[in-house]
Amino acid sequence: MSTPRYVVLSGGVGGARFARGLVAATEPGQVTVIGNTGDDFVHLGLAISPDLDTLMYTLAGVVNEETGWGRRDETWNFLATLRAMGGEDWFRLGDRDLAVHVERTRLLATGRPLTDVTAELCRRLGVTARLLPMTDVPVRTLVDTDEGELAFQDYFVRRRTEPRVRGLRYAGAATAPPSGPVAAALTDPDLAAVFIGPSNPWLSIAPMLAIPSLAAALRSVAVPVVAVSPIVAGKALKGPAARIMADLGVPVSATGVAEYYRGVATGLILDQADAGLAPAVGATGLAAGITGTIMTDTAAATALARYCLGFAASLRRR
Ligand code: FO1
Repeated sequence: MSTPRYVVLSGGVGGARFARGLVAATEPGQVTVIGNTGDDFVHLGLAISPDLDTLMYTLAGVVNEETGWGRRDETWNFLATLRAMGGEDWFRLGDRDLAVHVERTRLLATGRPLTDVTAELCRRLGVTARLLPMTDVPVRTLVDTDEGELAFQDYFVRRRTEPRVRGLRYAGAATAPPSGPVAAALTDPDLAAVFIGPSNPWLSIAPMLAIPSLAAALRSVAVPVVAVSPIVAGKALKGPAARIMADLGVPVSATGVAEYYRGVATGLILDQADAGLAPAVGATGLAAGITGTIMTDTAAATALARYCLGFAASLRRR
């Protein structure tokens, strides 16, 4: 029998922790992670891919567990020196992290696509799971706010999510050509399930769904697509998900997430705290699974991944 394969769609912290759990719960070679690049930007002349790096560092075991992004055992000499010189210091680049941006920028300048460069960086950091950017062309998440349209990192980091969000757009997504490796992962005959990590649907998953070839591939997979709710008891575990949902007038609950994923996902995993929402989620047409979704450590993430694997298998048998 062939080895089942799994695809994870992921933004930063929550999705990365889920991916780490799924890698721990499976055998080498079974997991392909597709990472959001809508948050990518050029800063200080460097190509920065925050979600790919959060995934890479988390899978390599070198992430800063407190922030969820950046590297552990980081030093800040570069940033302190830049600040002392009056440079732009609102986006905190640590010394170790900086080396990765410099190397990514150099490799991209040789003409290699982001998919190859990401694979190369992963290889050098010892990441065994396959990590694919959602596309090789720039897609940029732009946030329409009461202060005008802001680039994602301007809204998220520089303005600390303070402006009120009126809408979002994903510039470049509609014309982004299909990525060969992403298409291959989603049409793999051994694909057994697709998981959507507990990432912010609007900020991290929507940029992927805005790429026509990726959305079409996802909608035509013949296997379960199981999302993990990033909203637990009306709160986002990390980041501004709940705030953005409220600003956009979407119910801040797992039910709001289920509504959003209708037509894409076949199942939604709810935290035990939201067990009472299972009937409402079921009414959206998604099968509801209930378990602990708070990934305090790798053991908790692995337990969540095991539950998701079992839940997906039960949907396949239906
Ligand atoms: N997030 C912050 O809130 N403040 C920062 O200074 C910051 C720096 C940073 C540097 C490298 C990196 O890969 C990520 C970084 N992030 C920072 C996180 C990141 O911008 C966001 O978490 C993601 O874009 C959202 O998924």
